[in-house]
Amino acid sequence: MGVVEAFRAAYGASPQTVWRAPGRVNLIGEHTDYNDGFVLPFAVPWGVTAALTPRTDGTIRLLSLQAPGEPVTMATREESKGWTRYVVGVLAMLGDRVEGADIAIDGDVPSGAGLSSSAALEVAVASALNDVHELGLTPMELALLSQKAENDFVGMPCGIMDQAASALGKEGHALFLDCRSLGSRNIPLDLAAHGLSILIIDTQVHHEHAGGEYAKRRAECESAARKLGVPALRDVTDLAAALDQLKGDERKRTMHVVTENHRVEALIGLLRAGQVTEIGALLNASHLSLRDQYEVSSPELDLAVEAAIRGGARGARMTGGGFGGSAIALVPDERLEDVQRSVADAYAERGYQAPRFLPAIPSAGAHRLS
Ligand code: GAF
Repeated sequence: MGVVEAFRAAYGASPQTVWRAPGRVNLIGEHTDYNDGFVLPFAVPWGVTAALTPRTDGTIRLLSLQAPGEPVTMATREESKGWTRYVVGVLAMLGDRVEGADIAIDGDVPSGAGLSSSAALEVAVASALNDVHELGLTPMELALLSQKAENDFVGMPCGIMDQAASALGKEGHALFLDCRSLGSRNIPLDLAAHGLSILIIDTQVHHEHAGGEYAKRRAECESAARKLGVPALRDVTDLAAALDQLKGDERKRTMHVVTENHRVEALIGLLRAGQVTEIGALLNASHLSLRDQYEVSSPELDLAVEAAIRGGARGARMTGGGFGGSAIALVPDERLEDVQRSVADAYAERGYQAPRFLPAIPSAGAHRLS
């Protein structure tokens, strides 16, 4: 059953609107968003569809095709648990402008792959509410309120990257975002013209402590910025001088964030010059920095990157928050099978669970389906 049929079956009428919002992978610019830095993600073909009709009685009815059973009914301002928090949080962020809704959700983001199914859910619901209530919010405003819902309702102190990629992504393009000014540009990413693909390698591993470690990294960066007397690590202009003033983990985190921002700018320069094949070296450097300076990789991610390069990838890196999830590899089309075999063999040899391979095709951001 599709989401519209499920909506009709549960609520006895057709939805007033249906919106789709995608997940994302990040090409480069990792753990830079909450440091006011630069990111370059793109929307993926998988996402969340939200069918919705407003209600005026302070109630939300919510069902998901991935959580079979009766719709959950709750008061709009009620605290909730589990996946429903993402939805309740978005409604709460809209305050008095929204009183309630009947909602049906369908998602196809591969679960646990670190491709931001949560951002897709938030942005799909926010976009549908914006539409039916004629709120006139821009895609960036929808991304910001979705981020705030996740910060305040789910307790995940994420930056703006995932929600922005979901709201503003464009087919065939990556999204360059300055996370301080929130200025953005869609950058053409025509890999096929260069005989290249981006392969997602889903380790199928997600470490429990990821949330706590994420918050810790963010706090370390904020503390380092305070010691350096700058508003955010984005503002460090003399890296050597900054490193002289810092010690231990804060020194390493600063090294990563500052050099990662440079790598985003360098990668955009290469894309502009049509030197797409050359971006591989920057992906590799990003991974090493995330592994050694930011310390958010995992043995499975490191092995995926090493084995992908051994199998013929031009470059590879972990993508997203880390501690599991996925890596991406830039692969000449004729080497796709070699790379997959190399990674699968390396995993089997190490006794790891078999990885999953997915093609990463830059896709459209949030859009109305009907
Ligand atoms: C997660 C967060 F949600 C993003 O905001 C970003 O910080 C990312 O980790 C790391 O780049 O996906």
